Amino acid sequence: KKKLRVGILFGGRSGEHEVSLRSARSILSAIDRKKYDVVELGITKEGRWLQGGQAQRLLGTPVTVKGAGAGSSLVSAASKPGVETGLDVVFPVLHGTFGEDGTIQGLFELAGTAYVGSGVLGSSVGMDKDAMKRMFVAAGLPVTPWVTLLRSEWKASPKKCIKLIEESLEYPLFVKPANLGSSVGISKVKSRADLTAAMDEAASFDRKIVIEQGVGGAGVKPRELEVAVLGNDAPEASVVGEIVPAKEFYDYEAKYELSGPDESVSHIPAKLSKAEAKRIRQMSIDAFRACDLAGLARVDFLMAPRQDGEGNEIVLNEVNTLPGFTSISMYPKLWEASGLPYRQLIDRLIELALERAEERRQTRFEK
Ligand code: G1L
Repeated sequence: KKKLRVGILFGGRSGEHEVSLRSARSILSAIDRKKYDVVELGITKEGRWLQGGQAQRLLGTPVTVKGAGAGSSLVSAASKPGVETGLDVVFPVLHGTFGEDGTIQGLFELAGTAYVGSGVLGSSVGMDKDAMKRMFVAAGLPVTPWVTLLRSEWKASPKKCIKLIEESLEYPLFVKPANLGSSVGISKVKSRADLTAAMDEAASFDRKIVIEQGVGGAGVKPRELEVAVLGNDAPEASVVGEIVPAKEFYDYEAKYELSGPDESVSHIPAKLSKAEAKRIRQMSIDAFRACDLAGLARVDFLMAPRQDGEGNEIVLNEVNTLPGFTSISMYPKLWEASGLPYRQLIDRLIELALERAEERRQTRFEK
């Protein structure tokens, strides 16, 4: 039987290079070499492709570019879908811009190569906190109240923006760039005194700024719950886990487990009532569907005692289409605790990628 050729694509922008390498190393050391021929693939920090000579010919301009070989493998991959890459399936182990925002997924679509994880739409929705919340709301899922403002609106009239924010939301607030790829520029704002600095900071990282009302109100630290979802059209949810961060809010370091086990602690399964756990697992599947995700996603929740009465308020915080993926990261640990070990999780992700590619072949593109 012919082995499947599996590409592991890693690298990317310098700031997140190490995060990518960690997950890639974990996958490379666990993947079953009896079943797969593994091909390691790096990517440039810019993620750009060139094809000057042929593009010029297409335009009817005289060809002036030398070294016409540059980028040719990418172009030929796109021109003969499924043939030129020589890969049966690719793992995109890439962070943020060009990795998890739909860009590289679009390249795989063009190349006709099966790939692990969400498609173009799901990946880009998963990167934009504003788009994500709209999807949640449209699906009737609970989110914390929020306001989205453009950098241009903030720059033009900070006073109006502050008025709008304070009319719609109550402190404490979290101010974030809508783009979740960078995990930077996020501030907790306890009063108006801190709002301007937080807005300026977030506005430096994205043209869209998301201002969220803190869950549970002032002085409340909501619980952070996470579910690992796996599947395509009929996704399944793992047990619920809980992160107890050492720092005040789950920052970039903690998010990708860069800081060592002494910083944040995880509880699997999280201590919850049966009804709460059931509801959270169902919500994670609903969120996965609402954002049109595929393959895998970690779905994150916030939970706090209701301000006006009984029980707990549970809201969706975000989905992460390419979560931390070392063997000790939350996503694999949640599946391990649900009866699916890391190596078999990798097998399942490959299966799902192939199933999705096969499903797509059933779509007609012409009448
Ligand atoms: F193996 C998967 F499912 F394809 C996969 C690939 C990459 C899961 C998770 C990730 N994660 C990353 O690439 C990242 C941790 C560098 C963040 Cl985007």
